[in-house]
Amino acid sequence: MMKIFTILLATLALAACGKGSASTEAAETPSAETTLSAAPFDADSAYAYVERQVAFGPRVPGTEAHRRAGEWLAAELRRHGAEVILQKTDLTAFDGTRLPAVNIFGRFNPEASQRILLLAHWDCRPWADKDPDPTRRKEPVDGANDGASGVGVLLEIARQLGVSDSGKGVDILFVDAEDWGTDNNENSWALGTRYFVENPPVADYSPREAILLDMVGGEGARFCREYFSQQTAPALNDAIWRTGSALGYNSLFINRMGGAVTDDHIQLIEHGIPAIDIIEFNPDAESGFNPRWHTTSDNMEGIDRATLKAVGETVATYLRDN
Ligand code: AHN
Ligand code: ZN
Repeated sequence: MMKIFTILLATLALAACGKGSASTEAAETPSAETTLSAAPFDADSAYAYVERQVAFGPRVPGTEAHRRAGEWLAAELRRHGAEVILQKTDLTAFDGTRLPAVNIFGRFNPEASQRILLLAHWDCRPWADKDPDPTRRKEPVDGANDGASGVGVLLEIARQLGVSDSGKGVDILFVDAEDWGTDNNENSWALGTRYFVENPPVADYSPREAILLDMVGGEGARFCREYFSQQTAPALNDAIWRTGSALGYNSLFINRMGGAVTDDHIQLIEHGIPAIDIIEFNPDAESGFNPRWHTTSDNMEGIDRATLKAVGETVATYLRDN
C-alpha cells in the first residue's frame, strides 16, 4: 500500500489544484446562496479555543507547554461530557528523538455502534524550517493554524455536543506527533495516528468514516478536495463540499481537486477507515499551503474567525444531518 502511495505521491504531489491540473467536473456556484440552516457553532468560542492553546506556548512533544496543554485538552473534552481515553506512549522520531506522546480520545455516546471520528493533530512543529529568515528556522512554531485551528474547531463541536446531545456516536481524537516530520520521508509524519491505528484503545474500533481537520483557521483560506480523500471516501467529500456550499461557503469550499497530501488521514485509510482531510489548499498559491505554514508567523495574527466558522458550521451541520 505504501509503495502505491509513494508512486502516486511522486506523480501527484505537485499536481496541485487549479491551473492546468485535473479538476472535478462540477461547476463552481457563482453566488454564495444559503439553502440550508447551519447547526450551532460559535466562531468566537472556537477562536478562543485556538488562543488558549497558543497561550501555552509551542506544544512540542517533550516540553512543559505540551504536557500542560495536553492535560487541559483532556479536561475540556471531559467537561463537555466525553469519556476520555489518554493514550500515552513514547514514539521515536526520524532523527531518533524520543517523543513522549499523548493521543487524546474523547468519546460521545460510547455505547452507540455506528460512529464517526473527527480528528486533528494537537502538537506543534519543533522547527520553523520554512521561515523566510534563515536565522529563525530552528525556532518552534506557535501552530495557531497548523495544529490549534483544527483542535479549536473540534473543541467547539465538543462543547455543542455537551449543550445538546444527539445521541450519535461521535469520537473526537486529538493526535500527537504529527509534525515532527521531514521532507522526503513520508513515514516521518503522523506518528501519533500511526500508533493509534496500530494500537486501537477500544476493541474492534471501526468508525464508519473519519474527518481530519488541518489548517482550518487561516485568513483567506480555500479548501480544495484532497486527492487520497477523493480516492477513498468520495461520497463523504461530496457531502462536505455540498454542505459547505449550501451554507453559503462556496468561495471557501472550492469544488475542485487539490493536491495529494501526506497527513494523518493516510494512516486511517491504510487501516480501512474511509477518511477525508479538510486542509487549506490555495490553487493560486505557490506551495498550496498557507504562506505562514511552518514559519514563526503561524501565530494568532493569521487566524480568521470567518474561516473557523465556515469549517465548523460545515462539519457540525454534516454531523447533525448524517
Ligand atoms: C507534508 O508536509 C508532507 N505534509 C503536510 C502534513 C502537515 C504538516 N500538516 C500539517 N503540518
Ligand atoms: Zn505542520
